[in-house]
Amino acid sequence: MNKVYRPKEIEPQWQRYWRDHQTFKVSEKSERPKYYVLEMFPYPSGRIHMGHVRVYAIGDVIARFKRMQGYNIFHPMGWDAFGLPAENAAIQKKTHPAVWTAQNIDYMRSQLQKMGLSYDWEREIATCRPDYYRWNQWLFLKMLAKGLAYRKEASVNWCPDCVTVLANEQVIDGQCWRCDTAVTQKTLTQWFLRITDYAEALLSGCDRLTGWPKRVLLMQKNWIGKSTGVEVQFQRADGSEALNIFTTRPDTLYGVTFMSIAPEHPLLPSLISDKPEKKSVEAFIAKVKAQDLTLRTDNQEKEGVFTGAYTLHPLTQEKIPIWVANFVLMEYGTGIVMAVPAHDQRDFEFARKYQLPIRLVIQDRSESLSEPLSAAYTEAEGRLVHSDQFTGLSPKEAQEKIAHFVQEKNLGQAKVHYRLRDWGISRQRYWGTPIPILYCDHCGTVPVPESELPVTLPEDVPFGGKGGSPLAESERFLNAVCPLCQGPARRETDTMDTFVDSSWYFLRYTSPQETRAPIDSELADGWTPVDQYIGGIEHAVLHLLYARFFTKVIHDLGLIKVDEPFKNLLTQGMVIKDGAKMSKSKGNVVDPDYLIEAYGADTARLFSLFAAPPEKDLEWSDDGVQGGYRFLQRVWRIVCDFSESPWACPSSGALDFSGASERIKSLRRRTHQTIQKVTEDLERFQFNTAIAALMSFYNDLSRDQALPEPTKDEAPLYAAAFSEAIRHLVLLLSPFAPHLAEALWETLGNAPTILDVSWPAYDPFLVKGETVEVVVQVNGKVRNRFSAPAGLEDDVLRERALSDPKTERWTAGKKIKKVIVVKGKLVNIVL
Ligand code: ANZ
Ligand code: ZN
Repeated sequence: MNKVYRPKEIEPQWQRYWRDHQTFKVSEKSERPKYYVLEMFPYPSGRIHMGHVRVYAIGDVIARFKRMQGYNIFHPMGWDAFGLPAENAAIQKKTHPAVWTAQNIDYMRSQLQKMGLSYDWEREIATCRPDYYRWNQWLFLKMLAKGLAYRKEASVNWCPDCVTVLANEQVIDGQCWRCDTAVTQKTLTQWFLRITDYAEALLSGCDRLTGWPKRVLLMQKNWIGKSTGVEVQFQRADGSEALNIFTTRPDTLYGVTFMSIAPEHPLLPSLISDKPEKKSVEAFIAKVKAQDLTLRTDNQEKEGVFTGAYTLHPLTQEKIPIWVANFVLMEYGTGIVMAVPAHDQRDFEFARKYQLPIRLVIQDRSESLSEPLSAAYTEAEGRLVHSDQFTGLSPKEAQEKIAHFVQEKNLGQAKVHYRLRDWGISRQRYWGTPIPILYCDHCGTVPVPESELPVTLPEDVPFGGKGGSPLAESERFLNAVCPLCQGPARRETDTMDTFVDSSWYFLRYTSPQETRAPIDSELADGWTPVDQYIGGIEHAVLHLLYARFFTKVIHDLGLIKVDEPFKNLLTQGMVIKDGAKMSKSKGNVVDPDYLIEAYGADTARLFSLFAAPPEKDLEWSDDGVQGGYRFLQRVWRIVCDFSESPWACPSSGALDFSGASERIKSLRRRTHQTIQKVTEDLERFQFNTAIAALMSFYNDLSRDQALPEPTKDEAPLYAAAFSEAIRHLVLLLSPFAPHLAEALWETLGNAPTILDVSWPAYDPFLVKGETVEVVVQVNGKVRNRFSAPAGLEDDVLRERALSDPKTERWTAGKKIKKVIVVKGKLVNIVL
């Protein structure tokens, strides 16, 4: 055996072995319990980066570990293949997005294969292929039929640089999530998915996701943003249509001093039509429209203008001025707010700025609040003042009583509102799923019949980068026949948000060739839910919420049994270098190709798992990589040396170690302690400490080797104990460094593959290590002492005590009445 560790030789060799023997082929016929492990699939940008190495190494270790533990593993991989970069590449490099994407997929697949990842590549999917995206279209039509897809004109987030619409989830601090350009607003007719219908289900479902990080669940809950309150009617002072407001604080109703209405509110034009303020209001509306939606909710300067119109307070009939305000959103509640400056900070700032009255209606406990206030008193503690018959109540009581009163007088009703908005999926893009809709002058909006799916992307589209929907420039695509009247019709030219693609791909893996439906329900039911999902925290709301939504919809369509896709979720940290996230723009990327070329895939895997716990950021370190490489070299050497030494022996099975020397006992103790540690760490995904335990185990073994040769008497037990240690070193290391482990496993005289070996179990007695002295009393007198491993069961101790020859001397021929065992200490025999 070659004593020099040569990853470049062994890695391709074992990858070939796994491929030729279909080692990772998924089987539906296994008796073993299923385990679905999945990493978020990559966008085929061209090359994998260290973040990919990290997440796929994590998934692979889990897959291999669970497999050795006896599970039937489902571990697929595919490509999130639609998206903007392909189109940008088409504009810049004049290659078609399909060609560019296919090339990238081929290259990245070869990179992943070089990492030795245990995927069944026959399950591979790419979302840009018509056999995948036709089912996006199919699902869209099903949703349309159920009223879950609809078209409306809406003010949307618009990225002028990407020339496309962005979902709220894709706007981060007022900027485009892709290119960081400031987002503006635009009014467009768009297709929406009614995710809000599932707001309550998505919210309550969070409580069942006990295998998800708390942080992610909290982010989802906040995003859904449920609030319970009351809608109250305010009559217009001029007797025309009433205005509805939504408030979560009906207890402050007597503190209303003005109203705030959203600039986009459809009733606003009627409020100002005959007012001298019309001009200034219109100027203000125009100004707000240029700002983006998300910024308006954040800490922006509060601004507004008076409309000239008034409402009447529903309980006091007082005249209340109506203002337009930039912080009131059309999309939330009713788009109109009853302003209570004394108890709402935004209203307070607004009132201060425009010198509107501030009326205190809740007095804090110590009655220390006095006007003028220096800030809004927003607590719901204390008691009501200046509130007619509700005066003196606590805010909590008043919330209920006033809500009740308002409902009784028919002035309002209880309402639940969600911050979650419907999901706008129309994108003015080429490289996405065409929305399967036709527009006919006679018949209006007509869904493409199911039998005509997929609506495929045309090839003859110019990529000028001028914006607008590229599909509109293909005559062949645009012009179609209306399936209802056979007259001419135009196709919808927008494509779907690519987040649609990733919302159900984990189901498609279970039956990627299925041609009659998006999935084969029986197969999908057999594998779902995903037992362990792994991916970046940046998807905490976007992808993970959409995937839950789609799963619920597909469940309600009767296609799958589960209604939550991911049982357990692990969110891994970023890979950083010199304190910043590795990224091309920062110029601090380390190319995995280089790493694999220089050190091998096993080192790349080991380093990315060893350098930090999975949820934490991983700081790149050259020393760390070299340390990992040296460790693997040493393991290689010790195993090779050992296999040629006289100590190599196949099994430690039937030997009796009770009389073994301390050196041998300690060897065995270390072996079993390491099995326990690595197993427990792997169960908790503490890969870094598991690897650390293996490193320290290696150190103990090499220290032992430096000791004098064992004596002749010791030799057989020593050989058995050291063989046991070496064998387990290789087994325990195998999920992390699978190529090296397979090669060494063979070196030790075993047939491949190591993956077919059961994950080792440890002997709890050996782990405990220490021995204790047990005292044996006969009729209250100490008659014997013996030493035993700590932690023995009472029964075992009792048997030992009774069968010991020294005890038997005292008990022989007598009748034993009772035996009392004091755990790990004393056996009292009563005759
Ligand atoms: C009066 C009031 C008094 C309010 C008070 C709060 C405190 P959450 O809890 O987040 O759901 N609001 C309602 N619709 C709005 C809109 N379209 N744009 C901006 N703000 C809006 O927030 C509910 C509260 O947000 C509502 O309760 C309303 O202000 C405001 F001491 O009504 B409140
Ligand atoms: Zn028609």
